Amino acid sequence: MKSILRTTTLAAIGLLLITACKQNPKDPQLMISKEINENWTFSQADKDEWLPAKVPGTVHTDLLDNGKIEDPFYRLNELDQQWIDKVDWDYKTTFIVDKSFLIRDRLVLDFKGLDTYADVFVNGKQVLSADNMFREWQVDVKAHLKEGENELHIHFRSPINEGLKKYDANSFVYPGAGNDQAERGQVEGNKKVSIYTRKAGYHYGWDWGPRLVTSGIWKQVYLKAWDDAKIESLQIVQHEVSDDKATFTAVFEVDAVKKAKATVSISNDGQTLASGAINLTPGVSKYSVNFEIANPQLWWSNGLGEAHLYNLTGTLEVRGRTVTEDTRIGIRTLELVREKDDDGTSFFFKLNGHPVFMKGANYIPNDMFLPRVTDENYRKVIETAKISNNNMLRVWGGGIYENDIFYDLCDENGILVWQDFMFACAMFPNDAEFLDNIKHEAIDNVKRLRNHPSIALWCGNNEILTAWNTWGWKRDAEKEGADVPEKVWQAYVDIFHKTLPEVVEELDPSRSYWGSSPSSGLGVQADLVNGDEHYWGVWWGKEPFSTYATHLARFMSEYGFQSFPEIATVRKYSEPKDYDIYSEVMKSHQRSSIGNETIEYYLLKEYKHPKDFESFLYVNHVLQADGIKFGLEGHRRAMPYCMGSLYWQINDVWPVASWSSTDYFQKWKALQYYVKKGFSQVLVSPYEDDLKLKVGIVNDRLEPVNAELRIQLVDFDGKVIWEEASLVEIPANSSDDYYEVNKWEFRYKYRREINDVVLKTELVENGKVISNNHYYFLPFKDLKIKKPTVEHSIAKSENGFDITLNTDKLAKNVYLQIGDEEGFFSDNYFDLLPNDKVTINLKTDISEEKLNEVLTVRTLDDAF
Ligand code: BMA
Repeated sequence: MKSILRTTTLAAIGLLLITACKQNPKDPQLMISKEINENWTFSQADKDEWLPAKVPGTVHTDLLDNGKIEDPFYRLNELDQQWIDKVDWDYKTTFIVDKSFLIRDRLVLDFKGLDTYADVFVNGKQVLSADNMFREWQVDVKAHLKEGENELHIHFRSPINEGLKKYDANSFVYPGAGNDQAERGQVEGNKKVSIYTRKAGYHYGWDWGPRLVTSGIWKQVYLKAWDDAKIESLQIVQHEVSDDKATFTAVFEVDAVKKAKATVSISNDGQTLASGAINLTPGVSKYSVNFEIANPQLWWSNGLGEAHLYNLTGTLEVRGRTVTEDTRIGIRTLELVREKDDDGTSFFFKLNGHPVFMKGANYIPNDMFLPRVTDENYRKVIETAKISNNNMLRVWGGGIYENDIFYDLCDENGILVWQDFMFACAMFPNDAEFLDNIKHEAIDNVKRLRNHPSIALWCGNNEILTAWNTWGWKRDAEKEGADVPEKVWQAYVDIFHKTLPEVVEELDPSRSYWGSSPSSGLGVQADLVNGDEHYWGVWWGKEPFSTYATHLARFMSEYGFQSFPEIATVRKYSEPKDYDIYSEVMKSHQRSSIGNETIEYYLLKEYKHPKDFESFLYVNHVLQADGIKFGLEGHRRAMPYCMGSLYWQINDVWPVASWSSTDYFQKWKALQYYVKKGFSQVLVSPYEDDLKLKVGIVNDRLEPVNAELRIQLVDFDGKVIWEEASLVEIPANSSDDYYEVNKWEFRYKYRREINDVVLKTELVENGKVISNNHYYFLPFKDLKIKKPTVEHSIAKSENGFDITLNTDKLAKNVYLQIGDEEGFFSDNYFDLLPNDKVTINLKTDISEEKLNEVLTVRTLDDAF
């Protein structure tokens, strides 16, 4: 690590260098804390049937753990569990408080998250009434605690009943909320009450999720005791960055009990960078210290360099005792560039001075039941993004502001985050109380997340502006009364043009605020030349996959196509009698109104009908991957006009047919392997453009690439019919075509039939293939596929096995499976040509004997 300049520049007016009057009390900590996570029990309100509960947890998972309900994801169980959200629930525990806590100036309960309408009682006295799962709640309980045993009791009011009260009290129905599955939820009058409650939208159902409206203590609860003062928040504001140094201000927000002389300091890995004396005044105040880091190492997004982080600690010292706050920063400049150009207005991110094309996905929560998402689950999803060459994830607005670990992992792995505020596909109310609640939610989350270098953008909402303008919502509002559209729009303006951007401007001014995704500016409807775009012409519009490459906006923030999960996952939620995509169970694990028919519609354009259910799933995977490939590559080829490609969606909340590239159990579908290839730093991309066949190359590296471009026309027996190789110099950060030919030229010059040939393209750098890609002239059903014989051999490797495969004829979409065993293949669903031996790594703990027993190798031809 490079050396760090020590500075003692004091910024805040009124900072005085003092010699603190030091005490030497026994406990050197200003604050002590303990988690209250033991002895919890829960009961349906008024039933007095207390059962053990987990905290953090949810009512549903506690009922499940106690054997009171069946697995809600299994078959149709969800339908029998709709009563849970219509009754109230009580949670209680006792905890011991000793003198060391009671003697402190302040004693608070710190709730990191309560879902959602929660009345909190300490020893029988109500201390809090919470109504927003996205907020943190701190309450002073000093007056209510006693030495020894104390009781904490939380009463959760039904989110449906609370919603109904507000719904019924309003004189009109807000348009939207189409994903709120009120009918499935058996809500009286099918009333869509979700918009009235600040709770994850997807809990009420979505077009990839069940309806399971949770309640519970979904995050940690702490008892904290402190003397004199505590650090409310520590903000690191970056100023100038040069090769020699980066300059910052550390802003300490301090809550002080009384007047006192104190010191604030900031250190990096134990080395003090700056410190200053302050005079504390009672209440919450800000105190700043300037500091520098010499020879800064920059933070880069995945693919461009190291995501270097600095560990910082802010310390507040009062009377010889301290309280600290740890944070981590990455030194980088990041800008959303919106400049007028010949086409419209740019929309791209500039990282450390370089325009960077954003490659990634939309991200939803990892489970219906949030507290059961493990750190390991988070690691896996971010690792998937990283190894799939993503540099951005969009945390979509119908889920949650993610847990800290999500952003920590993004920081560490160079994954930028497009962060939506939690509003999606609905119009929301704007009474004063609701707006104030939203404001506090925004404050809590902006403060919590602003030091993360991964956060790239704050975005107001998902698709609300578009829906208002183009989905007929205005008309729906008019039907509710002549003055309703104006009221509803005013609510939109209050939330997305005032409340949220004002919080960002005040607490995190260095980041851009984008009103709605998609849009072309604040309140400006999305178009293709000025902003970001959600393109659903493929899927909803039944347009061909090739349209992905021609329907281009400045930033493609959503597009997607569905597949079922693979059979091993389907087995976990169904029985063999359900194995038909139109069975009740399969239809229930499919929440898009046009889902299974649409999959089938696209599938039959490319393929014959698969011979059985399992083969259908396999072909569906390949279909999804081949389809999205047009987007991944087409968007990148259109750089710099288009500067981002985020497909919908990387993960799932339950086992379901959805647009995801990894399923609920985090298994890679074919799409995830295609994403990895389609987003590789340097990409060779053969494609059709009118009658032309072209070979494009995209280079995301910040330096030029010198490589050999090899193009071959190969028949399915592996015979090379024609080939050409050329040396190419590909400029840094560029996209261009490097080969072009009339499509029919092959036909006349080299080959009469094109149903048994493939165009094979490779880019070779220093003897190594850095990208390869195949192009077929016809859909699979029109290809003359001959049954291949694929041979494989297995060798033990450090983490499992290496499986080497070869074939005598084209083996289309080779699919390796290991039954219900756990393992990860380094590649799958790939095409194998004769003479192209390939070695795949299988990461697994199973024995070689087991592997030989369960390994199956399929090719696409045997799906029919
Ligand atoms: C987009 C998203 C989600 C939805 C998805 C699939 O519009 O924003 O609301 O789940 O499409 O329909």
